[in-house]
Amino acid sequence: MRIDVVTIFPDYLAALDLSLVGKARRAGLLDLRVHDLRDWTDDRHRTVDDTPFGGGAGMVMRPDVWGRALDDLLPADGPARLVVPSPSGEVFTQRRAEALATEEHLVVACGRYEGIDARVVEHYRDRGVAVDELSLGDYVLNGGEVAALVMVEAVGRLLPGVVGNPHSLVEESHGEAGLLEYPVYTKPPVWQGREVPDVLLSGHHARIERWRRDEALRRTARRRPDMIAALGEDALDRRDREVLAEATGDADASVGEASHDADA
Ligand code: JB8
Repeated sequence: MRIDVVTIFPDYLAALDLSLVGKARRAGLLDLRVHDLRDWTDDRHRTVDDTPFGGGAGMVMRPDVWGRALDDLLPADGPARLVVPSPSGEVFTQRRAEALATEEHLVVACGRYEGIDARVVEHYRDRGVAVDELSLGDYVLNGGEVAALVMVEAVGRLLPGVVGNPHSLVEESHGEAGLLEYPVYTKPPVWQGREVPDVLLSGHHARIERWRRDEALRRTARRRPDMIAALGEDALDRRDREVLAEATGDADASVGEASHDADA
């Protein structure tokens, strides 16, 4: 996969030389190129912004500069998608990361100040480019660079051959189960007087699986009730419903449904 990131702060993306994404680049699995937007300016001061029409606070990034950059990086009829981090975008989720990981070429346009002149996104959409305006969540950053870092890492680790053990990809949080991950433990078995839950030392695989699912359900109900509400009708067996009823104090939640209980 190829990813071009355009920014006025290329050094912000230096972290992508490190760790798993850096390894993927060195292995040739990810062709990641970071560009300085100011390379496409044409004045002595390398100006990328100007005052907003209609007035108001701050500055807006000029469409002419962005247009020259994106014309160079988006092939006229190629398979590239344009990703624009924006606090006004759709939410970037694991599902969005999975979808982007199937693309051949992404161009990520990092805005600063009050954002990029709105005509830029319109223009490339009209030209037939698929454009995703994406937000990490309900908070505001100073620019798109940190969001680009997050997106490149989330996408990069899904590329075939990047994560050492593919099993760790299917078992993780925000995977197909629609639940948060269960708590994990390692040695020593007692630390600060706290013991690892007995069941995890029992060697009883089915009981361990059931305990982990119970913990995942309790944790999700407490921290992310929105994820419980979004579960499909068949996502929960009878035991799941009992655990949730207990966790939420809902006496009615445990009725109905068959079992994929460990001991059933
Ligand atoms: C200017 O919060 B964010 C974000 C904030 C921004 C820009 C892009 C993204 C551009 N401020 O994800």
